[in-house]
Amino acid sequence: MGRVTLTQYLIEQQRAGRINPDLRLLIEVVARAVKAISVNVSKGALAGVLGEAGTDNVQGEAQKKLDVIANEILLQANEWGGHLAAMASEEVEEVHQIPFDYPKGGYLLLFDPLDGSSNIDVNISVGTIFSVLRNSSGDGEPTEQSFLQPGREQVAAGYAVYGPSTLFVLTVGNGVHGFTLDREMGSFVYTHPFMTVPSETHEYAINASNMRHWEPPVQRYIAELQQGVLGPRGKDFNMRWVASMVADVHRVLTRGGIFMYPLDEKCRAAGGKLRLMYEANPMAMIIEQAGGAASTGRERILDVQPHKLHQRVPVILGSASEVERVVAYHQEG
Ligand code: AHM
Ligand code: MG
Repeated sequence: MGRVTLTQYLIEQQRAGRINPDLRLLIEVVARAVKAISVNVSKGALAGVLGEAGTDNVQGEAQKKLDVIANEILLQANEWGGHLAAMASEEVEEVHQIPFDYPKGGYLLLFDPLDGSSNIDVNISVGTIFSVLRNSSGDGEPTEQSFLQPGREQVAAGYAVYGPSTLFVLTVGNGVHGFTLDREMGSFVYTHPFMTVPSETHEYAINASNMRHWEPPVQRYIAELQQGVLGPRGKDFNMRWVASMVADVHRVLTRGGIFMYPLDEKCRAAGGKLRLMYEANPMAMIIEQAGGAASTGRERILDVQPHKLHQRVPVILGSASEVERVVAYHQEG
């Protein structure tokens, strides 16, 4: 059999009744935007896309040029197809409405256009994360409230990782599937069917510079891992921290482990570091679809009821038995 492309995969999903034509178009358009972002990321200094944009985003973070470029690419690609009711982005404070001259569809698209911004200028992997919800707020313009649905309501979620190769990882609720960008052909090729999080793990990912700010359950869990063969776990663990959530989660999805950005004293007031609607929720759906687990430490991420668009949340995800252990430590106090 020849190579299967993302387009062919999506048509087959449509024939099987798992997605409708609008959702298929939506995913195709996001994948097309991802190709354009990939071109810009890989050209780097040659295209003059590195460095600061000179502006701040809604969260008060300095925007990089590529944050702004990736955001524009995703917004423009998705405005005119008629599949969306509205969009929301990490880089835009308010809901992004579909211009009046275009038809509207039944879906809401949320994204972090360029995740791992601190890695852009040092040539380390970055990514794009997206989440798709149904618009259940009728014919009028969607409001922030229309987006505030728990992650379990997502109809699709995915990410792209711009690494040595560009990968597009997708779930429409039927497992997790990965596609590698063939740069010469310009198409995504189906290379990673039914990805699953290995249950046996020897790896963890956490920003250890925050150690003194962590809560006791996280202190305990990490201390036990660090004791290795001499500690209660009876085996050595390895640590990795890319500081691009996409790259860290992709590693967990590929070879197991746990990824944590837990609640700590530094981010307590904000509720966490990572954003619920377009970082934690899509990654949680992917990890659960791959047989893993995703929790805040106190609650399943996909059950968190959002109360604002740019809400932050603690994130603990990966191999189910490890996540369950961290949750149990939280319950024990
Ligand atoms: P960003 O969306 O502004 O790039 O921020 C999110 C990133 C995640 O990709 C990553 O896991 C985390 O922030 C890294 O944080 P830190 O710099 O504290 O290690
Ligand atoms: Mg991000």
